[in-house]
Amino acid sequence: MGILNVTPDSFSDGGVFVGADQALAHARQMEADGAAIIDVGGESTRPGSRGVSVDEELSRVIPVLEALHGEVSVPLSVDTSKPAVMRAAVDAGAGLINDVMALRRDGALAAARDLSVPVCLMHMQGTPETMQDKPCYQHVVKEVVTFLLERVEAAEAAGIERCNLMLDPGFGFGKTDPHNAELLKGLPKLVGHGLPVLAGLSRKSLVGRVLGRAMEERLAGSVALATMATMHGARIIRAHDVRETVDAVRLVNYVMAAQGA
Ligand code: 7PJ
Repeated sequence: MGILNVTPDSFSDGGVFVGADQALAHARQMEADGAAIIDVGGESTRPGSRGVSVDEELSRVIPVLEALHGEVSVPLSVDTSKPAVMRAAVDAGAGLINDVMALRRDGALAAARDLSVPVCLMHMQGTPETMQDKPCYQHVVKEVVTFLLERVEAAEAAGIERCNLMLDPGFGFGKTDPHNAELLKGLPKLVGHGLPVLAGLSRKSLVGRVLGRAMEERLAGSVALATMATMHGARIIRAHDVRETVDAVRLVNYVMAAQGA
């Protein structure tokens, strides 16, 4: 899943791909590099960010989805928590909803049910504005898994088909570095529940803090974490550096498919 941010303030490439033309060029490049999904996001969810209005988010995301629709052949995803944006985005060509709030906003379950597209349910403790203040868990893996299974139940109760759901532990969303590490090491516990798991670790603060790397120096670290997530059963990797990440995923898949012990 290649990341296409259309925010002026996103944490790693904010402001770089704002116009529809640049967005289209970047999406085409990611598709050529092997992306199977392009994820378009118009609201920064970096730690401390405040969120934008529905109108602002619509004005960022919809023109880009319209520009991409029919021009790239892989499915388009919309990274949003707002029901109105979900509806308009699917209307504009999005085929997947990626919700960091796991459909907890008022009206989000109904929107996803009406739209009948696949949905990624992500775990987050708190809100982007406050989530890194003091993340706190007794057993982070258990709590994240329990939360996600509860959201699956809520989604199914709302009439969303289970086969349309995927799960994401939400690396960096209300988690310390040790929490993120425990979640990645424990990823098979989430994978074991049978729904496809998505992992987003690309350029995240974990890489920056553990290695002491600035944003533009996190490629090797990000690819290492993507490799590990793939080995632990993640089916979709959300990444900025598509070419390098696809190389890593393909090699993991090649090795894991080898015969014998
Ligand atoms: C994630 C996301 C993630 C899913 C962002 C960033 C911050 N959606 N949206 N999973 N992260 N599903 O690009 O690093 O980890 S925004």
